[in-house]
Amino acid sequence: MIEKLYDRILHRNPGEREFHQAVWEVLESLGPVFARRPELLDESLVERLCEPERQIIFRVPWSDDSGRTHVNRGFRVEFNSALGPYKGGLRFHPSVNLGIIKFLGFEQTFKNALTGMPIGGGKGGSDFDPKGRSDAEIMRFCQSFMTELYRHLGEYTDIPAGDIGVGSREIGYLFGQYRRITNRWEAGVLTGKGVLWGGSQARAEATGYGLVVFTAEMLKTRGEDLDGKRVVVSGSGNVAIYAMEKARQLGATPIACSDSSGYVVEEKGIDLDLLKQVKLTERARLSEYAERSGARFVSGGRVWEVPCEVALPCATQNELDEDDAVRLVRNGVQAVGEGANMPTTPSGIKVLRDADVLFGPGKAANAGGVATSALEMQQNASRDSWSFEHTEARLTEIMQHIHGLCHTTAERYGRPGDYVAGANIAGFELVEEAMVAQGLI
Ligand code: NDP
Ligand code: 2IT
Repeated sequence: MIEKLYDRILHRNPGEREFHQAVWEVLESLGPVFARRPELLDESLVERLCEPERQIIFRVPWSDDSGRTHVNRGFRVEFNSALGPYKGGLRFHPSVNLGIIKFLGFEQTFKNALTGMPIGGGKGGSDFDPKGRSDAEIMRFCQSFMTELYRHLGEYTDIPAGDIGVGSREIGYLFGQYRRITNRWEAGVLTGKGVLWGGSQARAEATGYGLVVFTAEMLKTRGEDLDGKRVVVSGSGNVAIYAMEKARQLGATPIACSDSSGYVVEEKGIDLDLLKQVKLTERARLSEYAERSGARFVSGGRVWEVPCEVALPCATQNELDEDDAVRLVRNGVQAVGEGANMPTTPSGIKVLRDADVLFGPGKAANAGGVATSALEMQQNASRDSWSFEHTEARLTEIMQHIHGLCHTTAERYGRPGDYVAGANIAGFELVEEAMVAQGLI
């Protein structure tokens, strides 16, 4: 039955490889749910869940500093609003296409449900490549992007945020253009804003911090903690940097991280102040960090070659494959927590599961970012702003709640310790209940 459903989805969405993968990963977990509640199949819930409520594709023309014009493609996929307005990030990366945005929006729907906050799922972005572009070019691109997107947004409709290639600089330019076009100071229309103008404390840190809290909770189920453990992280952007920071606060040593050109290893621990300076302030390459810190830079290699107890993929989809998983297991990895969305391939997950490695899937483990976005929306709605400590305490509680929910749901369905099943089933049950209650729409 599930295979047939999946086949239909494959044929309706040809060529969308990442979307197929994300759908299959969820469907595969739902067998025991349908066995107990076959009526869900009659209500075409899966078909409805896999069909975005709305898909917007638009032209984004802009001119570079030399006056040459460019045309990119913009996307916003409003996936599911059963639990709240569409919520999810924007990705600016040359690899972006509709299938990637759909996979991300689909994942986001379940992730957002797991947070327990009133947010539906959406995702957007563009195939624009920000690398090497000046501030002025980034601004013009963001203004052009928002000139179309604004009509689809609103604090009760759709609230974008950041993702790969979109951080506080881009959110600033997008917010400025939204405000200019609408003549409304509508803080709740974007999250990840600067704290001075409606942003939340701890939003920048939230995804990485939350990931490490989730990973620590997984370790706790085996009587372990992070103290003294070596942590290897992929990526060196927003999620990776703050994951390393929280890991260090909890007594672990982050010893390696990467970007798309290679990785650095530093057994004494990555110098996070220098890394922030190089990656976040100067927007330079990781090799530059290595030159200044004296760390070893491995050009083009796989960061998963570096032996560690905890591995945190924080870059992009399908970046940890079967061979990487085999290598990690051979080197004694105890826990893998996904900071990125769908970074581990299905065969990679199987290797980790067979070796009994703790595995936290992205839709649960990286939900701290969007959960703190929902906290930002709460602050905006009440025109309030909370302290860093208060916001971080809320984030920690939410991550512990998500961990508990995934853990108990997996047990309830006879899959103890299987966080993939736990996250998929718990997320599905929440969205499904709201959809059924609201009728056939
Ligand atoms: P950033 O743009 O800040 O950083 C991305 C990092 O990943 C960079 O180091 C980048 O290297 C690397 N990277 C990106 N694409 C590729 C690629 N195709 N191959 C190799 N390396 C790549 O993004 P974020 O840190 O915000 O996002 C990282 C991941 O976390 C994404 O999967 C995102 O979906 C996910 N995520 C983000 C959240 C957030 O709040 N920001 C929330 C939840 C999940 P380079 O600079 O060389 O391209
Ligand atoms: O993948 C994600 O959860 C994000 N990029 C964050 C989304 C958000 O709305 O904060």
